[in-house]
Amino acid sequence: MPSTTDPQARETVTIHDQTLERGPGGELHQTAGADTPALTTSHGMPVADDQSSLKIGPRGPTLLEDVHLRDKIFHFDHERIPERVVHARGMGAHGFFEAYESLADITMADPFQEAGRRTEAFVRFSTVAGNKGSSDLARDVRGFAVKLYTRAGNWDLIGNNIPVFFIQDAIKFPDLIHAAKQEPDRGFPQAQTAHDNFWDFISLTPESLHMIMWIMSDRAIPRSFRFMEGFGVHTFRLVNADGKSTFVKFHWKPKLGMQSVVWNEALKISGADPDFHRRDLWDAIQSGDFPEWELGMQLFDESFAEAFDFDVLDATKIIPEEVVPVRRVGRLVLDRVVDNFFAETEQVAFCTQNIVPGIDFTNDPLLQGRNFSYLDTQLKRLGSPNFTEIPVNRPRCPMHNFQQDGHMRMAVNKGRANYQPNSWGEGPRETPKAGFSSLPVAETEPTRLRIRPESFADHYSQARQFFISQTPEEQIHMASALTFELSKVERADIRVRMVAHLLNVHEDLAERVAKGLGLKSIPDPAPAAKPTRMDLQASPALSIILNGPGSFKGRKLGVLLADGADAALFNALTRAAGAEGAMVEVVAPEIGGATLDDGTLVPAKQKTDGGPSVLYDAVAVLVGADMVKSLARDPSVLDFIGDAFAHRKFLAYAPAADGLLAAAGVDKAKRDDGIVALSAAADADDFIATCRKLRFWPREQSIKPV
Ligand code: HDE
Repeated sequence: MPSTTDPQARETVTIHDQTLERGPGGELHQTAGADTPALTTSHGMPVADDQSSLKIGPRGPTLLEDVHLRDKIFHFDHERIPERVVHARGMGAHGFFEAYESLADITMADPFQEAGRRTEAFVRFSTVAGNKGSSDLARDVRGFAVKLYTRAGNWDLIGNNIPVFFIQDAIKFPDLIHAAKQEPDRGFPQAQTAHDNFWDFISLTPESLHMIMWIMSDRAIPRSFRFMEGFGVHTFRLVNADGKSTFVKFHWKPKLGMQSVVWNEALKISGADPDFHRRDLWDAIQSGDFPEWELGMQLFDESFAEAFDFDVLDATKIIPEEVVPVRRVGRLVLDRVVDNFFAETEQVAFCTQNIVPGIDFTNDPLLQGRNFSYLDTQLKRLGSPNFTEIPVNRPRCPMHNFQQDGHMRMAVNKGRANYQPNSWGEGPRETPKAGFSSLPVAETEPTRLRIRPESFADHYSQARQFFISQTPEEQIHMASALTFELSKVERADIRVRMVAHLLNVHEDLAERVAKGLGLKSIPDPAPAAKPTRMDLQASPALSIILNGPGSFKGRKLGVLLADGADAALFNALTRAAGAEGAMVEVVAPEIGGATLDDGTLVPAKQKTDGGPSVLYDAVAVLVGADMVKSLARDPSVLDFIGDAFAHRKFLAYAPAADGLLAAAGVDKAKRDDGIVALSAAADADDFIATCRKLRFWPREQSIKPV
């Protein structure tokens, strides 16, 4: 050992492939070399020793004089900023938007001026209710916030994966969010709405019933961000160069189609991989499989708005795609992960008021309130009005104004004039033609009122329409979700109140939920603000199952592999999956991998107890016959197979795994058409083709909803 009083005394040690220096206390030092920069304090002073603080003697008190220690801990102490009050948990990525056609006849907005024009983009997906560290698979709305760095400024289209909202007026937002988040006295439950306060508020807020249908559907448990739709929710305006306005509702359509998980799977994914959605987006982009969405627009005019059954300013209503078709006008591609999560994903500041010439607001009272909230919240979160200068927020087009100073100002304004008009010939000037000017809109009712319009009063017709637009399997999922959530509600009167509302939506749904809750009698329907519910036609566009991928591309096959597995089958499966554009992940009893019957060692990505089948879209079980006995004693292996079956997944198996399936409860009698025996390598292609369907839904009829 070197001397204990000479701080510079170090000896060289090699640990496998790393050569380091060891100091007197056994601590390891890494010294800067030709390829590695020198470590410095935040003020740039090079640091000689980053392993020990400055003391009086080797075991004495630490000195306040240690500027490096103080600099390091001071910065660390201030690393956290307030998390977003909603949508705290999220994942961002960079990309671009590309227009398919010129929409110059409809809007002046820069991204739509010519076919092929590309606009840089940053997107952040999120959950709403959970805190920053909560699970990705919470039953929740997903945020879908898009920042387009246009040549006329940043346009933030901050949407959700659900086209309607819980409330109609911004003044109710704090109540909604208070009720949804953890209860204030106890600080739980986290990231879920299955508790009294949420359902109490909902049962007293009938305008939320349409949204409730959506969040109790599979939309609230998406398979990944890549498989979900996005919506601007509000009606906006597009304005062309002649000042003509067209109403628009924005849609994002995933190129991969839609896909969700089942609830029991969501619960288990939350334990197995709380970062499931983050990881999925990261892995897809890093592997070059760039996720894509098409931007769709529903365009309509004043006369349509007047004739439509519902008020287009009411954010609890949709316009069915079958009534106003969605015109696909361009594509959004995410092709680059962030370099630094905090600097980009955390510090990105979306503001609904960020629009560009060619786009304008409507009087939707939710949107009007949002236009205050987003700017205000960034100041709290990021601490200074200069948040617009953070790289991820900075416009890519030139930006000039006379704003100045404030905390953390980055821009160094030049010149004498910091106001205008001025006589110095300095500084930016107005651009009357190209600049943004609000569309002159004549208000029809100029009386100042604090009131909810009567045209917002129908709370149930579209809720029913959503329910009848789902496939029978999806309807089962909705009834189960409502039963699950309401079963967590302690007060019986709240449960009854909810059933009373559901009776106004659909009797069948209400009865299923009442039965699931064990209600002894069906209550009277809740008194409706608008007594006559319209029996609207089903809208097939609202179902996920009817709009599924049609391909296994972008999805993942989990192969449970053990020693002695048939190499020909394994190779055929990986080839067939690769040809389809799908990923294959190997799960084996040991992370070192499994040796196939031809002697090849295949490394594993997951060990069986770390890679449950809930992480995969479909699974295959390839094991050597000699392994069956020991694997049948491993609960994680039995769960892998049993869960895949229970979650209606397609499952392929090699003949040698027959006994293992039986041990997992999938005996011969239970093997439906979704369970495929791979008797020859040629069967692999058929199996992958079968997986194009989302799940083997007929199994839904034979086993209990999950
Ligand atoms: Fe938000 N919302 N919101 N919201 N919202 C925020 O802004 C708010 C609403 C949405 O990834 C906050 O920067 C009010 C509808 C997304 O950074 C805050 C009302 C829709 C995100 C806020 C709504 C959304 C937010 C919190 C009712 C779908 C995440 C942090 C009037 C169209 C953006 C922040 C990101 C974030 C307020 C309703 C979507 C507090 C007052 C409707 C995707 O400003």
